[in-house]
Amino acid sequence: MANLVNFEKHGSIGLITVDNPPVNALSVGVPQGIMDGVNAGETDSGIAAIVLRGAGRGFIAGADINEFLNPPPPGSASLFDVLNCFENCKKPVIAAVHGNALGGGLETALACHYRCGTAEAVYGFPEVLIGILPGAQGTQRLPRICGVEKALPLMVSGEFVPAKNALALGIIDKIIDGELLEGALAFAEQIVAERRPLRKIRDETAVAPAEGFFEDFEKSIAKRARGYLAPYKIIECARAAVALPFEKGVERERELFGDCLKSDQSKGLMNLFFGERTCTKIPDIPRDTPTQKIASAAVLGAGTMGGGITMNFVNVGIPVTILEMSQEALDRGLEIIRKNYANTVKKGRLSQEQMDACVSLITPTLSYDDIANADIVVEAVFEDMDIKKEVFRKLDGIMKPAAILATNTSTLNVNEIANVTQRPEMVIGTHFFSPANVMKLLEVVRGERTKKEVIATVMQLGKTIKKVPVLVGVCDGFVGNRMLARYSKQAYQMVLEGALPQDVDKAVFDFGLAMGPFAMGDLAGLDVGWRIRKRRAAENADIEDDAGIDDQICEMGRYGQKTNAGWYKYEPGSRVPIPDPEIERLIIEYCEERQIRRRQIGHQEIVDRCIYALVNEGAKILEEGMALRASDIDVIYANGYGFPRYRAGPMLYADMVGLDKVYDAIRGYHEQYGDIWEPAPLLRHLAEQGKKFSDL
Ligand code: HSC
Ligand code: NAD
Repeated sequence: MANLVNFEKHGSIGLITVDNPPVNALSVGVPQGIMDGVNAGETDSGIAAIVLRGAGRGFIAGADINEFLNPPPPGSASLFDVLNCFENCKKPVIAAVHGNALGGGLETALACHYRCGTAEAVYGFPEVLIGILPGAQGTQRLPRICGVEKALPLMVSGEFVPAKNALALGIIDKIIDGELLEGALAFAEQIVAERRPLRKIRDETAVAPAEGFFEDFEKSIAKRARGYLAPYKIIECARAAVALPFEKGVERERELFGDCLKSDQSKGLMNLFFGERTCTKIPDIPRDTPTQKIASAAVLGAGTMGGGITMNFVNVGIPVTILEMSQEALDRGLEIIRKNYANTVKKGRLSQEQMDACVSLITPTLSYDDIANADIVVEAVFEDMDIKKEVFRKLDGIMKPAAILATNTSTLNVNEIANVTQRPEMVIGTHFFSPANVMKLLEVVRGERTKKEVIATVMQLGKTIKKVPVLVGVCDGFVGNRMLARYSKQAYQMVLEGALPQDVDKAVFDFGLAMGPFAMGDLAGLDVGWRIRKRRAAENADIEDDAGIDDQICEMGRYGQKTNAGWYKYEPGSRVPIPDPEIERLIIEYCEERQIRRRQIGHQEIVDRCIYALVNEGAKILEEGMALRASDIDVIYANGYGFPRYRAGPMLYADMVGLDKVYDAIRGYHEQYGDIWEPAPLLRHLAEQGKKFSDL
């Protein structure tokens, strides 16, 4: 037996231990190892029952996802063989779970005759999150255990079920208090002593749901599952579980699993799964780089971002001292934080006690003396270089030497900020996204002098505060916003050429983004960019002062949702954008005045130009080393910009379209529109060599 799985005897109980770190995935060799263990137990007359457990941090986290992307050569034993082997075993097989029993891991447990686990164990079918479905009979067994009405939401959300709930649902038979092995062996002995039957879930019937259940369920997920394939395939499996005998249901499940597995969506989601883990690995900063303990934080500025950043820290128990310029600004900021928490309490996602605990960790102050001992300070004051420099000089003067000095700037040069201090090696960018307490993305900006230990600490801190941290370099807009500028420019350009904002937004929305660029502008506030453009124009005489349509919209007092009008109009209190004939008129007049001949622009052209603009800039960013890998860019877009997760991100999307095609299109745009479409040399190079970004 391979040492991925071990078998040993504990009195009359045979113990199979899966030992495939880090998560005991069911990689090649593991199924065979488990079957060898069952065989050893079954043929040994001194063994009365078999217990299956995982070594290390958990039971079994599922199939090895790598093997879906790069299938191993056929021939080795599969998970299906294991399931049959358990069910045909003449002696009781009992799963003993700690940590996670997920996906194929839970399916393995469900094919055992009995299941027990620790009070901390969690159970779930997260396959949907990687674009597939529980394809080893899970969709047929779970509804037979807890009824399809309870099983379906679990499979479609991928939610992790804590032990107590799993017991209530019948997923497990017993919670073991105390040491798992001892408890599981005793449970196995009890099953033998009581001569309990060898329960086979396959022989049971899935209780039919109430009439209309499937239709209502489908409606209930319509918004969240828009564009996704797997949730709907799971619904089909659940229908099969109630309509068909087990074997037929399993056949249907296999077919639907195949549909998911061969789709681009599962490839996108699986790549993103690995991308979100790879992004914390930095080639020149090894895993064992020492990190600093962050036990306290300070936040400067209690505005839109400062408030959200503060919530991130206190949510995980890190106390924050928040500093403002005036008592009034401080009170206003804290009031917004309280309101945000109160809303979450109202929605039932947080208890009043949890809210009180979080708020009690915030100490407001107007004095720098009160923050001097914080382990990290995150500056989120106005976006103005002079102000930032002044603030960093002050921080340099008062913060303890080991403190990390972070700036949340979105456009300013982190090196320039760092260089006003005597300790630029301690300065780093932490670019949060708005709303900072909600958005998962954190761009960690590496300054040219930032110390490795500081980077390692902030990357780790990002994970602690439940963000997805991605390391980026210092450049205008860093990675996400720098690419977004190209995308927005195309969107605007197409409005000048003939499309209307709603046409562009619809094409992009149908492609899968959470919203189109114009709706997004209205949400973020059009005045922000307008003020920046005006400031830049005032500072720089070279910038032509022909106000664009976006400027004219702002001059009309239309700043977006906050004024109930922007590119769209809004009913008071509503966030639903309504196309506005006034804007259409404005666009047409604008074009007429400049003798721009408008034309019909199709959806595909809109999507291509918006997305390829991201891709081309992404390629330049990669070439300059501002992002470490293409998958990091995808992680940024999936977590910060509402890019559809099932496409992973713009770079993998381009890989899937084929870089030769993308490059040809960009070359064509370059000829037609000029330098803005200058193809990235890296893109050209890869396209000519028939390679992909993911080959880099
Ligand atoms: C499945 O099970 C399909 C079944 O229905 C069977 C279908 C039948 C097939 C039929 C074929 C014809 N595989 O997240 P972490 C790695 S699908 C490979 O940082 P945590 C991960 O990449 C699977 N690798 O740790 C990372 O590697 P690194 C269903 C996996 O403590 C390391 O482990 N199961 C892996 O924060 C640590 O991961 C899931 O989707 C896997 N399954 O969280 C579970 N799982 O160190 C996915 C992890 O090199 N996993 N790795 O970066 C998770 O949700 C989380 O990893 C855990 C641990 C909650 C397990
Ligand atoms: P904001 O205007 O809402 O808040 C800034 C706060 O800083 C104000 O409350 C102000 O009173 C306070 N402040 C100003 N100078 C100060 C000083 N010297 N000391 C202490 N407090 C001071 O601005 P915001 O939107 O929260 O942006 C803050 C920073 O975050 C900026 O650098 C911005 O570019 C960046 N950022 C903003 C967003 C966004 O979407 N709003 C996204 C990412 C990054």
